[in-house]
Amino acid sequence: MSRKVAVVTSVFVAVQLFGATATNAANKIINISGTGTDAQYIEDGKTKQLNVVITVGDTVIWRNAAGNKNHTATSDVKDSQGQVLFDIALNAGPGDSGSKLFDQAAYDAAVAATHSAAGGRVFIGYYCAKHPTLMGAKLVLQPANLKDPNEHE
Ligand SMILES: [Cu+2]
Repeated sequence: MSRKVAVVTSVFVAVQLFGATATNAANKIINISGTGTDAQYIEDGKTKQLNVVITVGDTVIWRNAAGNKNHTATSDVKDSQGQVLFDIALNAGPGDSGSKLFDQAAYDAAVAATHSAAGGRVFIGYYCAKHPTLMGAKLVLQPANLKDPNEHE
């Protein structure tokens, strides 16, 4: 292979890798189901409330699926400024939604707020500020290099 071809090929591979990184960011939808004390935060496509694994760069969308009451998705930990990591208002609807991008800054804030080890997975709890007995399972926020290669998006 000539040097010129090798350089062109390297640039092409780099562009492909960059493009793949940019498009791997996923949206994860979590529905608030139920109309009373049975309400739960359930990942779209699942049948029960489970931890939701997300990778840095992903966006979580909470959706008031039942829609009979106003709800929130409010983190149960606060950052170094005393602010909750997220506080998503979900009005009665149904279908009202709100989202949070878990970028690197959000990951760093979550590591600090939960006193987790930097570079590892961070477990973030959340609940409904209007109905404190309505608690989500954990968000499991993982750096991209810890992503499970078997996970299907
Ligand atoms: Cu609520």
